[in-house]
Amino acid sequence: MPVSLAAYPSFVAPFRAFLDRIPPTGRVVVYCHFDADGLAAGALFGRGLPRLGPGWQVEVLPSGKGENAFLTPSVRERLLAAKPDALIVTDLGVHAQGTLEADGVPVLYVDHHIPEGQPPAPLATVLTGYGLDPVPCSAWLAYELLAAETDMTDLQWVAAIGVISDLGEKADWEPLAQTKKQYTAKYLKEAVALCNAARRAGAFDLDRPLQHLLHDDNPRPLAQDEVLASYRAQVAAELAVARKQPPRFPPKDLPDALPVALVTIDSPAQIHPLVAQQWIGRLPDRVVLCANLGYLAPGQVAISGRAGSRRLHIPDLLREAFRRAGQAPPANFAHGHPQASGGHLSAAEYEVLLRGLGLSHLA
Ligand SMILES: [Mn+2]
Repeated sequence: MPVSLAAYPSFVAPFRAFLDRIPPTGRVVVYCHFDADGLAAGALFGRGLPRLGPGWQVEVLPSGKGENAFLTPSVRERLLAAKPDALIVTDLGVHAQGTLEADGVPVLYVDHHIPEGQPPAPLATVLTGYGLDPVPCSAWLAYELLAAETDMTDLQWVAAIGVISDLGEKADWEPLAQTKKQYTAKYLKEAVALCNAARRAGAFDLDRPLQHLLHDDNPRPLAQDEVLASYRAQVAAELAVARKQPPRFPPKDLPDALPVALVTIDSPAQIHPLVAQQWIGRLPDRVVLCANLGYLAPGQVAISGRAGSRRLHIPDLLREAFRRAGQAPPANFAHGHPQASGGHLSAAEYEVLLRGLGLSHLA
């Protein structure tokens, strides 16, 4: 059954209460995840909020490589430098640590990942799709929150880019079928692919897709952007190399081994999630981890885990590995979804993880 905001009336009043805290000529900063869903959610707030508060100045800031909204100290500095009277954090999780609450800024979280605690009251408002059925993605929620306040129908295509990216072309979002018809499914799909190519490519150029999402009146200019197409070609070339790396396993005779496989790559592109994903069909009973040694600064390892079975829980498995190695996992590690998790580790922490997984013979 297709679903609209009618399914979550309890979100409307807290959203309104957050808006009521913004002064008439206030500055609103929207801090969004850098993927297609996050950029689309950010752009929806970037375009929708001025319709609600014509005096508001709204700035959309995508997250950086390897950045955690709650635990990376430079994030707070960057957000404060934008002098927000109110902050929206979207598609970046929800964490007890909070973001700018201690600085006196009201913060609205619009998200769908597993929440990790409640950010500090009374300045935090949390609207999460996690636990709903179906779980709406961030762009879907952003759209429905704004559409409860004002006409957003001309921006359904922006929301559709987030929905298709996170939930697929057959997602249960009510306006999706009509939006595909109106704007052509082909252009929407292409726009999704190019938004994601922008954050995957070594150039990490988020501004280009964001400007399209903030200013265009249909998905076609984004879908036909040649610079974005060149990013996609770079990512495809990197992926073709990485796909040839074979997965490796704990030794067969290891007692009580965790159900894991590891693929190691060295690429500037954010392809580690794709590489992990490609193996889960062939390794349905294992958590597949892809470790990318070339994505972050030297000495940092980006790790993506994917699992094909709901019986596998990646955050639990990763935490268990650290426990077996006798160390606590870094705070920033193993968040996300039961079947999609990972994070960033120092070289030393990576060795600890390999040891806990019974993979130290690969270090
Ligand atoms: Mn998302």
